[in-house]
Amino acid sequence: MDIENIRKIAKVLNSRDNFLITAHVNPEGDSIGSQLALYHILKRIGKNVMIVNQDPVPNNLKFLPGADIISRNIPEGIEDTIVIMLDCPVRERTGKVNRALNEDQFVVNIDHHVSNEFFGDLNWVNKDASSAGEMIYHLSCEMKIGIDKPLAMNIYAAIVTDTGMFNYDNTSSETHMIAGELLKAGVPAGSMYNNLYEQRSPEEIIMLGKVLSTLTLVPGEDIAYMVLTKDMCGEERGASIPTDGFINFARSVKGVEVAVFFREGEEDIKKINVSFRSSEKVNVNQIASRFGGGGHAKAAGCVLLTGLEQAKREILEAVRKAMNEADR
Ligand SMILES: [Mn+2]
Repeated sequence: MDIENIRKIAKVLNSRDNFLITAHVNPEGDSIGSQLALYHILKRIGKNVMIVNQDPVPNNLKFLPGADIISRNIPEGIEDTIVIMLDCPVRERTGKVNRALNEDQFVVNIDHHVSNEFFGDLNWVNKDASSAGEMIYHLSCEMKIGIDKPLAMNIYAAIVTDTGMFNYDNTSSETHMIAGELLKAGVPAGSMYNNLYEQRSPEEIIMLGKVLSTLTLVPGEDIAYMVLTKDMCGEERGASIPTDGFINFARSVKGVEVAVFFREGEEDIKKINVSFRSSEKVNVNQIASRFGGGGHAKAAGCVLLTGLEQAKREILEAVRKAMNEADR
Protein backbone atom coordinates (compact mmCIF):
# COMPACT_ATOMS: atom_id res chain seq x y z
CA MET A 1 0.00 0.00 0.00
CA ASP A 2 1.19 3.45 -0.89
CA ILE A 3 0.23 5.18 2.33
CA GLU A 4 1.98 2.62 4.53
CA ASN A 5 5.18 2.98 2.54
CA ILE A 6 4.98 6.78 2.56
CA ARG A 7 4.58 6.73 6.34
CA LYS A 8 7.50 4.36 6.83
CA ILE A 9 9.71 6.60 4.69
CA ALA A 10 8.48 9.77 6.42
CA LYS A 11 9.39 8.19 9.75
CA VAL A 12 12.95 7.48 8.61
CA LEU A 13 13.32 11.00 7.20
CA ASN A 14 12.05 12.56 10.43
CA SER A 15 14.06 10.37 12.80
CA ARG A 16 17.47 10.20 11.11
CA ASP A 17 19.95 13.03 10.51
CA ASN A 18 22.18 12.32 7.51
CA PHE A 19 20.99 11.65 3.98
CA LEU A 20 22.52 11.06 0.58
CA ILE A 21 20.13 11.38 -2.35
CA THR A 22 20.97 9.87 -5.72
CA ALA A 23 19.30 8.84 -8.99
CA HIS A 24 20.13 7.23 -12.30
CA VAL A 25 23.03 7.91 -14.64
CA ASN A 26 22.39 10.29 -17.55
CA PRO A 27 19.94 12.32 -15.46
CA GLU A 28 16.87 14.02 -16.94
CA GLY A 29 14.04 16.16 -15.61
CA ASP A 30 12.46 13.62 -13.30
CA SER A 31 15.66 12.41 -11.69
CA ILE A 32 17.04 15.92 -11.09
CA GLY A 33 13.66 17.43 -10.18
CA SER A 34 12.68 14.68 -7.74
CA GLN A 35 16.11 14.67 -6.09
CA LEU A 36 16.07 18.44 -5.61
CA ALA A 37 12.49 18.38 -4.33
CA LEU A 38 13.42 15.80 -1.71
CA TYR A 39 16.56 17.81 -0.90
CA HIS A 40 14.41 20.89 -0.17
CA ILE A 41 12.06 18.85 2.04
CA LEU A 42 14.94 17.50 4.12
CA LYS A 43 16.59 20.92 4.37
CA ARG A 44 13.30 22.41 5.57
CA ILE A 45 13.32 19.99 8.53
CA GLY A 46 16.95 20.75 9.33
CA LYS A 47 18.69 17.61 8.07
CA ASN A 48 22.18 17.09 6.68
CA VAL A 49 21.61 16.19 3.07
CA MET A 50 23.65 15.91 -0.08
CA ILE A 51 22.90 14.88 -3.64
CA VAL A 52 25.50 12.79 -5.46
CA ASN A 53 25.15 11.75 -9.10
CA GLN A 54 27.54 9.96 -11.43
CA ASP A 55 26.85 12.33 -14.32
CA PRO A 56 26.56 16.12 -14.49
CA VAL A 57 23.29 18.08 -14.44
CA PRO A 58 22.16 18.69 -18.04
CA ASN A 59 22.31 22.34 -19.09
CA ASN A 60 18.54 22.74 -19.38
CA LEU A 61 18.08 21.73 -15.71
CA LYS A 62 20.75 23.95 -14.16
CA PHE A 63 18.18 26.69 -13.51
CA LEU A 64 16.30 24.51 -11.01
CA PRO A 65 16.56 25.83 -7.44
CA GLY A 66 19.38 23.96 -5.67
CA ALA A 67 20.90 22.42 -8.82
CA ASP A 68 24.31 23.92 -7.99
CA ILE A 69 24.67 21.72 -4.88
CA ILE A 70 24.57 18.45 -6.84
CA SER A 71 27.96 16.82 -6.48
CA ARG A 72 29.72 14.09 -8.43
CA ASN A 73 32.03 13.07 -5.56
CA ILE A 74 31.08 10.50 -2.99
CA PRO A 75 32.36 11.63 0.41
CA GLU A 76 34.10 9.38 2.94
CA GLY A 77 32.47 8.28 6.18
CA ILE A 78 28.90 7.73 5.05
CA GLU A 79 28.28 4.58 7.13
CA ASP A 80 25.45 6.20 9.10
CA THR A 81 23.97 7.98 6.13
CA ILE A 82 20.59 6.96 4.73
CA VAL A 83 20.84 6.60 0.96
CA ILE A 84 17.72 7.44 -1.02
CA MET A 85 17.60 6.28 -4.64
CA LEU A 86 15.03 7.97 -6.85
CA ASP A 87 13.69 7.00 -10.29
CA CYS A 88 15.81 3.80 -10.49
CA PRO A 89 14.39 0.35 -11.33
CA VAL A 90 17.61 -1.33 -10.13
CA ARG A 91 20.28 0.10 -7.83
CA GLU A 92 22.98 -0.43 -10.48
CA ARG A 93 21.32 2.42 -12.43
CA THR A 94 23.01 4.86 -10.04
CA GLY A 95 26.36 3.81 -11.56
CA LYS A 96 29.48 4.61 -9.61
CA VAL A 97 27.44 5.91 -6.65
CA ASN A 98 26.14 2.39 -6.02
CA ARG A 99 29.64 0.93 -6.29
CA ALA A 100 30.90 3.36 -3.63
CA LEU A 101 28.29 2.39 -1.01
CA ASN A 102 28.95 0.12 1.94
CA GLU A 103 27.65 -3.45 1.98
CA ASP A 104 25.13 -2.76 4.75
CA GLN A 105 24.18 0.79 3.71
CA PHE A 106 20.51 1.50 4.44
CA VAL A 107 18.84 2.20 1.09
CA VAL A 108 15.41 3.75 0.48
CA ASN A 109 13.99 3.03 -2.99
CA ILE A 110 11.40 5.49 -4.34
CA ASP A 111 10.42 4.81 -7.95
CA HIS A 112 7.64 4.54 -10.51
CA HIS A 113 9.16 2.09 -13.05
CA VAL A 114 7.15 -1.10 -13.67
CA SER A 115 10.44 -3.00 -13.82
CA ASN A 116 11.50 -1.96 -10.29
CA GLU A 117 13.19 -4.80 -8.43
CA PHE A 118 12.45 -3.68 -4.83
CA PHE A 119 16.15 -3.51 -4.06
CA GLY A 120 15.93 -1.24 -1.02
CA ASP A 121 15.62 -1.75 2.72
CA LEU A 122 12.49 0.36 2.30
CA ASN A 123 10.67 0.30 -1.01
CA TRP A 124 7.94 2.61 -2.27
CA VAL A 125 7.15 1.78 -5.87
CA ASN A 126 4.09 3.25 -7.56
CA LYS A 127 3.88 2.36 -11.23
CA ASP A 128 0.79 4.53 -11.60
CA ALA A 129 2.65 7.70 -10.61
CA SER A 130 3.58 9.90 -13.58
CA SER A 131 7.03 10.49 -12.18
CA ALA A 132 9.20 10.16 -9.12
CA GLY A 133 8.53 13.89 -8.66
CA GLU A 134 4.81 13.23 -8.28
CA MET A 135 5.62 10.73 -5.52
CA ILE A 136 7.75 13.34 -3.73
CA TYR A 137 4.75 15.67 -3.85
CA HIS A 138 2.72 13.08 -1.93
CA LEU A 139 5.59 12.61 0.50
CA SER A 140 5.72 16.34 1.21
CA CYS A 141 1.97 16.34 1.89
CA GLU A 142 2.29 13.40 4.30
CA MET A 143 5.17 15.17 6.07
CA LYS A 144 3.15 18.40 6.18
CA ILE A 145 5.86 20.36 4.40
CA GLY A 146 4.13 23.31 2.74
CA ILE A 147 4.86 23.61 -0.99
CA ASP A 148 7.03 26.69 -1.48
CA LYS A 149 8.28 27.92 -4.83
CA PRO A 150 11.65 26.07 -4.96
CA LEU A 151 9.95 22.79 -4.04
CA ALA A 152 7.14 23.42 -6.51
CA MET A 153 9.47 24.24 -9.41
CA ASN A 154 11.42 21.02 -8.97
CA ILE A 155 8.35 18.81 -8.73
CA TYR A 156 6.83 20.59 -11.74
CA ALA A 157 9.98 20.02 -13.81
CA ALA A 158 9.89 16.31 -12.92
CA ILE A 159 6.24 15.94 -13.88
CA VAL A 160 6.36 18.02 -17.07
CA THR A 161 9.36 16.16 -18.48
CA ASP A 162 8.26 12.62 -17.54
CA THR A 163 4.76 13.13 -18.96
CA GLY A 164 6.02 14.70 -22.19
CA MET A 165 4.32 17.95 -21.19
CA PHE A 166 1.18 16.11 -19.99
CA ASN A 167 0.86 14.22 -23.29
CA TYR A 168 1.68 10.63 -22.33
CA ASP A 169 -0.74 8.10 -20.87
CA ASN A 170 0.92 8.33 -17.46
CA THR A 171 -0.80 11.73 -17.15
CA SER A 172 -3.75 11.27 -14.77
CA SER A 173 -6.32 13.72 -13.49
CA GLU A 174 -4.30 13.64 -10.28
CA THR A 175 -1.18 14.70 -12.20
CA HIS A 176 -3.05 17.78 -13.44
CA MET A 177 -4.43 18.47 -10.01
CA ILE A 178 -0.94 18.40 -8.53
CA ALA A 179 0.33 20.63 -11.36
CA GLY A 180 -2.45 23.06 -10.43
CA GLU A 181 -1.25 23.13 -6.83
CA LEU A 182 2.31 23.75 -8.03
CA LEU A 183 1.18 26.69 -10.18
CA LYS A 184 -0.65 28.09 -7.14
CA ALA A 185 2.66 27.87 -5.25
CA GLY A 186 4.24 30.17 -7.80
CA VAL A 187 5.63 28.01 -10.61
CA PRO A 188 6.11 30.23 -13.68
CA ALA A 189 4.84 27.89 -16.43
CA GLY A 190 6.07 29.94 -19.37
CA SER A 191 9.62 30.46 -18.19
CA MET A 192 9.79 26.82 -17.03
CA TYR A 193 8.95 25.75 -20.59
CA ASN A 194 11.55 28.08 -22.02
CA ASN A 195 14.21 26.85 -19.60
CA LEU A 196 13.39 23.17 -20.05
CA TYR A 197 12.83 23.00 -23.80
CA GLU A 198 14.17 26.04 -25.60
CA GLN A 199 17.83 25.75 -24.70
CA ARG A 200 18.96 23.75 -27.71
CA SER A 201 22.34 24.41 -29.25
CA PRO A 202 22.61 24.83 -33.03
CA GLU A 203 24.69 21.60 -33.05
CA GLU A 204 21.77 19.69 -31.53
CA ILE A 205 19.40 20.85 -34.26
CA ILE A 206 21.95 19.94 -36.95
CA MET A 207 22.39 16.52 -35.32
CA LEU A 208 18.62 16.09 -35.23
CA GLY A 209 18.53 16.76 -38.97
CA LYS A 210 21.14 14.06 -39.60
CA VAL A 211 19.32 11.53 -37.42
CA LEU A 212 15.94 12.28 -39.03
CA SER A 213 17.46 11.59 -42.44
CA THR A 214 18.10 7.98 -41.35
CA LEU A 215 14.39 7.34 -40.68
CA THR A 216 13.52 3.90 -42.04
CA LEU A 217 10.11 2.27 -42.12
CA VAL A 218 10.15 -1.50 -41.91
CA PRO A 219 7.88 -3.11 -44.55
CA GLY A 220 4.37 -3.15 -43.16
CA GLU A 221 5.23 0.36 -41.96
CA ASP A 222 4.35 -0.08 -38.33
CA ILE A 223 7.98 -0.12 -37.13
CA ALA A 224 10.18 2.91 -37.66
CA TYR A 225 13.81 3.23 -36.68
CA MET A 226 16.59 5.79 -36.80
CA VAL A 227 20.32 5.54 -36.16
CA LEU A 228 23.11 7.74 -34.91
CA THR A 229 26.55 6.42 -35.79
CA LYS A 230 29.83 7.62 -34.37
CA ASP A 231 30.73 8.98 -37.81
CA MET A 232 27.64 11.19 -37.81
CA CYS A 233 28.69 12.71 -34.47
CA GLY A 234 31.74 14.37 -35.97
CA GLU A 235 35.04 15.00 -34.22
CA GLU A 236 34.05 16.70 -31.00
CA ARG A 237 31.00 17.31 -28.84
CA GLY A 238 29.06 14.33 -30.23
CA ALA A 239 28.70 12.64 -26.87
CA SER A 240 27.52 15.77 -25.11
CA ILE A 241 24.64 16.48 -27.45
CA PRO A 242 21.38 15.28 -25.90
CA THR A 243 19.38 13.04 -28.24
CA ASP A 244 16.61 11.92 -25.87
CA GLY A 245 13.73 13.54 -27.71
CA PHE A 246 14.77 12.49 -31.20
CA ILE A 247 12.94 9.17 -31.12
CA ASN A 248 9.57 10.86 -30.69
CA PHE A 249 9.76 12.06 -34.30
CA ALA A 250 9.95 8.43 -35.47
CA ARG A 251 6.94 7.51 -33.37
CA SER A 252 4.98 10.49 -34.67
CA VAL A 253 4.85 9.01 -38.18
CA LYS A 254 1.28 8.02 -38.97
CA GLY A 255 0.66 4.30 -38.45
CA VAL A 256 3.92 3.65 -36.59
CA GLU A 257 3.37 1.37 -33.62
CA VAL A 258 6.94 1.03 -32.34
CA ALA A 259 9.88 3.39 -32.88
CA VAL A 260 13.47 2.38 -32.19
CA PHE A 261 16.58 4.56 -31.99
CA PHE A 262 20.05 3.01 -32.21
CA ARG A 263 23.03 5.04 -31.06
CA GLU A 264 26.62 3.87 -31.41
CA GLY A 265 28.87 4.30 -28.36
CA GLU A 266 31.35 7.16 -28.36
CA GLU A 267 34.20 5.12 -26.92
CA ASP A 268 33.19 1.63 -27.94
CA ILE A 269 31.61 1.53 -31.37
CA LYS A 270 30.27 -2.00 -30.68
CA LYS A 271 28.21 -0.66 -27.77
CA ILE A 272 24.75 0.23 -29.05
CA ASN A 273 22.30 2.23 -26.94
CA VAL A 274 18.77 1.30 -27.96
CA SER A 275 15.67 3.36 -27.11
CA PHE A 276 12.10 2.23 -27.71
CA ARG A 277 8.82 4.10 -27.90
CA SER A 278 5.51 2.38 -28.37
CA SER A 279 2.18 3.90 -29.36
CA GLU A 280 -0.31 1.46 -27.94
CA LYS A 281 -0.25 -2.28 -28.43
CA VAL A 282 3.31 -3.32 -27.68
CA ASN A 283 4.92 -3.35 -24.24
CA VAL A 284 8.48 -2.25 -25.03
CA ASN A 285 9.57 -2.70 -21.42
CA GLN A 286 9.23 -6.46 -21.99
CA ILE A 287 11.38 -6.28 -25.13
CA ALA A 288 14.07 -4.14 -23.47
CA SER A 289 14.10 -6.44 -20.43
CA ARG A 290 14.94 -9.42 -22.64
CA PHE A 291 18.12 -7.56 -23.60
CA GLY A 292 19.00 -6.63 -20.02
CA GLY A 293 17.36 -3.19 -20.05
CA GLY A 294 13.98 -1.91 -18.92
CA GLY A 295 11.79 1.13 -18.43
CA HIS A 296 8.08 1.65 -18.96
CA ALA A 297 5.47 -0.06 -21.16
CA LYS A 298 5.68 2.72 -23.75
CA ALA A 299 9.23 3.95 -23.29
CA ALA A 300 12.20 1.74 -22.56
CA GLY A 301 15.85 1.20 -23.38
CA CYS A 302 18.69 -1.31 -23.37
CA VAL A 303 22.33 -1.65 -24.38
CA LEU A 304 23.75 -4.26 -26.78
CA LEU A 305 27.45 -4.96 -27.27
CA THR A 306 27.05 -6.44 -30.73
CA GLY A 307 27.74 -3.60 -33.11
CA LEU A 308 25.05 -1.77 -35.07
CA GLU A 309 24.08 -4.28 -37.75
CA GLN A 310 23.55 -7.22 -35.40
CA ALA A 311 21.75 -5.00 -32.88
CA LYS A 312 19.37 -3.88 -35.62
CA ARG A 313 18.68 -7.48 -36.66
CA GLU A 314 18.09 -8.76 -33.13
CA ILE A 315 16.03 -5.84 -31.92
CA LEU A 316 13.84 -5.43 -34.98
CA GLU A 317 13.11 -9.15 -34.97
CA ALA A 318 12.13 -8.98 -31.29
CA VAL A 319 9.87 -6.01 -31.99
CA ARG A 320 8.24 -7.75 -34.94
CA LYS A 321 7.61 -10.83 -32.79
CA ALA A 322 6.10 -8.75 -29.98
CA MET A 323 3.92 -6.98 -32.52
CA ASN A 324 2.63 -10.27 -33.95
CA GLU A 325 1.85 -11.51 -30.45
CA ALA A 326 0.03 -8.28 -29.65
CA ASP A 327 -2.04 -8.63 -32.82
CA ARG A 328 -3.30 -12.05 -31.84
MN1 LIG B 1 10.94 9.02 -13.99
